[in-house]
Amino acid sequence: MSIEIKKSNCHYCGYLCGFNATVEDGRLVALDPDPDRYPYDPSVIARCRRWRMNLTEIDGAGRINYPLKRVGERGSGQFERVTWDEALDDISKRLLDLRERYGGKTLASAIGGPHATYWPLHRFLSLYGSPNNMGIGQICWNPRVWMDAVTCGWPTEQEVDPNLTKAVILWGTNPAESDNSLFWSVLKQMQESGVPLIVVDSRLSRTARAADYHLMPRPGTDCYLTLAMMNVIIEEDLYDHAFVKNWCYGFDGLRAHVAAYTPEVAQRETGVPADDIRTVARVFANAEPAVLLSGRGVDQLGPNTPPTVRSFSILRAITGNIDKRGGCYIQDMSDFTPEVELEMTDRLSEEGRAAQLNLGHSPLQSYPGYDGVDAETARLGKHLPVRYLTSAHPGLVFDAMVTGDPYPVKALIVMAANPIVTYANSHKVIEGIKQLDLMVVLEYYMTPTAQLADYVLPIAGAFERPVCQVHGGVANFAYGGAAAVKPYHERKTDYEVFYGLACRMGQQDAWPDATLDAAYDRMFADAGCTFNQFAEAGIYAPPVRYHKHVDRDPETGIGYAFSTPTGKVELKSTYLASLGGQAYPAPVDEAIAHADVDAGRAVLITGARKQPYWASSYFQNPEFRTLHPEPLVTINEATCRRLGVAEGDWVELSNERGCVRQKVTLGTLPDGVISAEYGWWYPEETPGLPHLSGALRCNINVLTANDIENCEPMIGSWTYNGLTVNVRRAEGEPSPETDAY
Ligand SMILES: Nc1nc2c(c(=O)[nH]1)N[C@H]1C(S)=C(S)[C@@H](COP(=O)(O)OP(=O)(O)OC[C@H]3O[C@@H](n4cnc5c(=O)[nH]c(N)nc54)[C@H](O)[C@@H]3O)O[C@H]1N2
Ligand SMILES: Nc1nc2c(c(=O)[nH]1)N[C@H]1C(S)=C(S)[C@@H](COP(=O)(O)OP(=O)(O)OC[C@H]3O[C@@H](n4cnc5c(=O)[nH]c(N)nc54)[C@H](O)[C@@H]3O)O[C@H]1N2
Ligand code: SF4
Ligand SMILES: [Mo]
Repeated sequence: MSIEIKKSNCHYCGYLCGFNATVEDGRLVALDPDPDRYPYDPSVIARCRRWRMNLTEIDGAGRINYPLKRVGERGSGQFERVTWDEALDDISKRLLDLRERYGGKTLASAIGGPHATYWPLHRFLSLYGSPNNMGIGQICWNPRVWMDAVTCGWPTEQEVDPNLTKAVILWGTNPAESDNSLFWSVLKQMQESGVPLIVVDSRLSRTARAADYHLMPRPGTDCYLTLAMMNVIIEEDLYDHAFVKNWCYGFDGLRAHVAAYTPEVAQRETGVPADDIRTVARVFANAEPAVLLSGRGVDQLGPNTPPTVRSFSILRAITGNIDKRGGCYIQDMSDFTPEVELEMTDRLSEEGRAAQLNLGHSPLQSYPGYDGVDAETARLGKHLPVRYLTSAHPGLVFDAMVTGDPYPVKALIVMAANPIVTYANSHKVIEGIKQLDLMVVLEYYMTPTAQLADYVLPIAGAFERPVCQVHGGVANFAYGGAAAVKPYHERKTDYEVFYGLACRMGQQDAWPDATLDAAYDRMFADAGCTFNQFAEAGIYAPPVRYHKHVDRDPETGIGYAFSTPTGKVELKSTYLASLGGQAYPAPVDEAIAHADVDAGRAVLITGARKQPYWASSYFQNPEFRTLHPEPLVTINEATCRRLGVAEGDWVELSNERGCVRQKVTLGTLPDGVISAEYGWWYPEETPGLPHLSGALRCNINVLTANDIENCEPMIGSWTYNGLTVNVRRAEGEPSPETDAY
């Protein structure tokens, strides 16, 4: 018997904690937290419920171990085992045929959250000729990256420095539930030493409960709050005069723009007392330095997302917190090969570019929109990743599948995503999938989405493959590590799947490496190390440079930061205005939802994170299901009374798209606002249509929508927070018999 200890990483959340893995004859048998590798901390391990799951799930009952091919009708849930060669030969042949008939644009892809390495998929699409990669970027990550890019010239990284930072605002984010890392404990320690914690959240979240100040705006009204804070900071002369004078563009216009948005106006629109707005604005402006961090709460407000998120860049700027230690820094391009090169979007044909399903709808999130920003960042040798930031709009892609308009989308590759549960409008997603000629899903489990595939390909997970998290390649920062064991059964890495297809489809010149290890070696060569050297340390993070905006390149005389058209932080955005967008951020009233409780209508927020689950994942874990057995909708007591429901009741939540059931729990939210969990399905239940393992019974995305006409006009953000829904008491318990498809 051989026993080895291997350094490897957990991948049950984005932290990729390092473990010493005991491997017996190629099988993972024990895990010990590795104190020598980032981001080790005993409290992280103590708090985390997931890491032990690696030991069972690596060969868990529900894992997919062999390539599976559909037999019978789509949706029958019937699959047979095939060899990799059979699967890849057939998929590549069908993809080539479809391209012949409809052009490369007929292939779309769907990705999920940041739990996988997506550039191999994107490289494959670039060479195949498809611009139609889609994901959830428009409501996760992209708003922040885009708004920072147009305002400051490049994404900023908010940096809480326990020794320097004097105040922290968390806006629409709930790290007490969503962030397993050290971050939340650090914040609490800082709070004990007197650093005020301000939370802006439409619920009394776990994070908000710990706050020194909690502002609870009605969903979607946040932009009124940000503008009122600017109003106070400018009126009371609390802004950073030197930074504003030397490094900001458009301050006088901003002053005029925010004059109307007084705290009293904001109180009327948001429900937050004017005095609280004043207090928080003063605390933030007087703290030097201060951090303002935002999350999904504000990324998912549809038309109100970009103005709100851009306000954050402006608030940081006028308080002098940009490119300052303890506030935020302007990230650097990576030393290792950045995502933008790995994905090879420069190989996409003109014809492919011109066919993207967002053109004419989201001028910023598109190839031309990207090019305009890139023209500025290129002066400093920086390039944002293209694929995420130009990704096609899921509303348009699923419409094209259903209607064939503007052209047929006949093939879909789903990688590390479960769109039937996590994308907007589950029924539309299913209708689209039903029209496909070919759907391939790369998965660990037979998710509701995988149940509708033509092929389900078994993917190697944590400890079976190397991992490397690089933040989309917008920063000089990577963490991760090596595999501990060879993939079990016949699983392969996502990379190897695309490599296998590429080799069968004439893309060999773009794929010099047969394995992900080799590809990572090549990627780190630019940084002067091998992947194994990186993996030993678990992190690549050269020291951060601050205050770059005052530096000049000695040869060219070009400043390092703020690669905007004016070379300054653009409080007034020349670029957004040139695309027909808002020069100064302003709330979009038509997109703010209103409740009518007595008529049974509430304002719904969805998706607030919960432990121990992650999106639609880990519902197969019996221990987790005992801890958290039911999908919960949180409502305040007074609203419950008016709706005629009580704690513990099952309620029906419905709108024109459908109806789902969740169980009432009491909490603190504004009157008429309710918060429903997302991600629910029941892996133990019957797969295939119509039940799809219960995916339509409690999954809140049955009610959400992303029709392009209701999305934000620059990026295409849709609304997961702030929808109106009907609420009423349900008869009995939900069961498979109540499934509605
Ligand atoms: N209503 C509502 N909807 C939301 C949100 C919300 O707040 N409200 N949040 C949105 C956000 S921010 C996100 S990020 C998405 C998350 O949405 P998804 O990413 O679609 O959901 P997950 O359940 O995290 O993961 C999907 C699948 O990926 C598989 N998987 C994990 N790692 C890998 C891998 O390395 N390779 C492969 N091939 N498969 C892998 C898992 O088995 C899982 O089934 O949901 C979005 N949807
Ligand atoms: N346990 C767990 N952790 C996760 C995930 C998970 O699924 N489960 N998902 C991961 C992923 S993909 C992501 S993107 C991150 C997201 O992590 P976070 O950004 O922390 O996202 P949420 O937990 O959804 O927190 C959003 C908060 O915004 C509030 N909110 C809703 N609407 C509004 C509004 O209109 N205004 C304001 N001000 N607040 C509002 C909600 O009440 C909620 O508390 O978490 C990651 N971590
Ligand atoms: S914090 Fe995340 S990466 Fe670390 S052990 Fe827990 S689930 Fe795994
Ligand atoms: Mo996300």
